[in-house]
Amino acid sequence: MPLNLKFGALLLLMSFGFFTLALYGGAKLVAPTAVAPTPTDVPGTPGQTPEPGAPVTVRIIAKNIFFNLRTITVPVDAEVTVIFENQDAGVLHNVAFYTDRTTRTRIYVGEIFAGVATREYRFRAPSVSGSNFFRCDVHPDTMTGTFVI
Ligand SMILES: [Cu+2]
Repeated sequence: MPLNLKFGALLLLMSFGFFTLALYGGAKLVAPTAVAPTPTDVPGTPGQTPEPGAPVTVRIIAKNIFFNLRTITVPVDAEVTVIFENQDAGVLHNVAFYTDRTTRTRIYVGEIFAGVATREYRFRAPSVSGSNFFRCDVHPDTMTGTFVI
């Protein structure tokens, strides 16, 4: 009898452990899909599945008065580092993030500077997921994109 009891307790413990692991693993799997990252649009973060609030680095290039990205995707509340390469010699560019195309509400407006040069912008991503807007303030007609949280 005592042996049976011991075995039963062990089995209970093991199944509990497995269940906890399954739950935890499931939660970890669900979180990144909810953010819906598009890895091709977030260079510099290969293989990462960033979680809300986690730091993220985005690399964006301006060349021939165009951005190399149409979409920038970051997690909710992320500490965002934008490495912005202005490859147009003598041309002013920046990257400015707004809630929408009207640009009435700014999220972060990066410094305008002439190429060829690189600047790092740092800011915190919005705490609400959704589709926002980015552009170069100097070339608002051609240099635009979607800023997805
Ligand atoms: Cu520009």
